[in-house]
Amino acid sequence: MLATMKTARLLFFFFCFCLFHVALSEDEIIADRTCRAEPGVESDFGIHKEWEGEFFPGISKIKYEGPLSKNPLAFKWYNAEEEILGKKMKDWLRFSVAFWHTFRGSGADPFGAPTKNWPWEDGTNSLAMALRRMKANFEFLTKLGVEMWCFHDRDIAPDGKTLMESNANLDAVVALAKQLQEETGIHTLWGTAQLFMHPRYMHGAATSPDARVYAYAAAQVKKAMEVTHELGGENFVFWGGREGYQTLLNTDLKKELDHMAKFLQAAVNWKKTIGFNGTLLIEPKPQEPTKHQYDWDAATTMGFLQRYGLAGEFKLNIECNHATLSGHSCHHELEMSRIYGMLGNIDANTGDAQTGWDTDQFLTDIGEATLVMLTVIKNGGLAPGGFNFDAKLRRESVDVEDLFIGHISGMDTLARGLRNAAKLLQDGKLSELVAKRYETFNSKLGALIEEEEVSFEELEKKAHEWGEPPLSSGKQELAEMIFQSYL
Ligand SMILES: [Mn+2]
Repeated sequence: MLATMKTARLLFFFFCFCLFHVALSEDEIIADRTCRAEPGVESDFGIHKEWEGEFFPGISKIKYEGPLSKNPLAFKWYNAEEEILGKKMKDWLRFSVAFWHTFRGSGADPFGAPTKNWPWEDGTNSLAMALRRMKANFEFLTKLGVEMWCFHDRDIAPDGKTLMESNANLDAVVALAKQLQEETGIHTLWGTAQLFMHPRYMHGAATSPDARVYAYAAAQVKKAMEVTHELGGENFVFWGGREGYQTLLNTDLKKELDHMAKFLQAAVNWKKTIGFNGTLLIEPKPQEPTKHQYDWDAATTMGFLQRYGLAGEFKLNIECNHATLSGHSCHHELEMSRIYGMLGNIDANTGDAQTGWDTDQFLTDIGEATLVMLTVIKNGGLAPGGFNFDAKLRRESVDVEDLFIGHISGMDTLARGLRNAAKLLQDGKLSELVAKRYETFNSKLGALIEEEEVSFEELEKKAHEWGEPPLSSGKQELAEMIFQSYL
């Protein structure tokens, strides 16, 4: 009874929501597009009309206009062909648009209904809608001047009633995407399997206690890897959204970690079987949606890969907002990955200092972007990885142009970070400061410590000989002053 009342209230809310939008709209045919259904459910309002003309009329190709421009639809700092430290900006930055946020982000949150009413949407999660949406994606990429995109299998194509039907849906959308890639020269940075939204994955995918779910997840990754290969993808990502636990009281921790390693090993084997040469990437995140996610942070993930003999087969995809959730800075996670040769890709976004969850915002902090680019330059770039905009508009941003403005702002912020970081490294003052802190290791004994083995007995002898070491300044304030002077 209670359930029936709840359903009736929800239906009433949904009805009001639709009416509200129809009443506000000037476009007579918009009613069939504004009342959207939950993913996977066909809406009664859905009327498939072939889309004619442009998806983004009135927005032309975004151009570089320089720092003095006040045009929100122009780049002020990102000049794709300009060379910085001997490499084009577009090659340092290798930007990619995330299909899921940009084309499937509805603005819904746990407290409220979707807010986005993109004109090309018809309110359904049909295959026809998926194909139309893919065309919008390529027009968006072309106009934005971004040459790569990333996707989840279930975001680009609807779930079918069976695995076979889901695979057929995916094949249909991938065929269109491949054709659009050939027409535009745009290509796939990476693909991934969505193993967290469907109820079957509520206990995890590779770490589910149910072997049938483990098998289903494997089948889904197998197919997602095949279509990523088909699209010429340069990488394949694993984000274990539900690979963790809610309580250790019902969890066999060792079994789950062992299963996850077996799953990843099978993925490595399949990659080799199909001749896919892309990099396999793991994306750490400490929690959300699970209380504890196994890929907590870069160090934990690298330790896990090392323990199970998988370190040579994977690199990391570092997401800035995940870094801060794990109690680190993005710079820390990037540097940890870089020093061990494991930095593969960056999910370019940022969180909010006042919220404790993953807000996936476009990066706008120039200081943070400069730190990120310091690591990227030291890494010699990210290729075959790149900067994927795992960032979404705020719920309240509902204009089509906001999609462009968000990305332009994120691209300009990183471009500015690149310019700053290049000057900072060329100037060399900060590197000098760091080198000076460690200069005693350039002594005969220092070199022996680093390169040979020096016993405690020998070190003890030296300690007596040298006496109390003098205190030397860490120069943190000077380091900060130097850094700030480049922003
Ligand atoms: Mn995130």
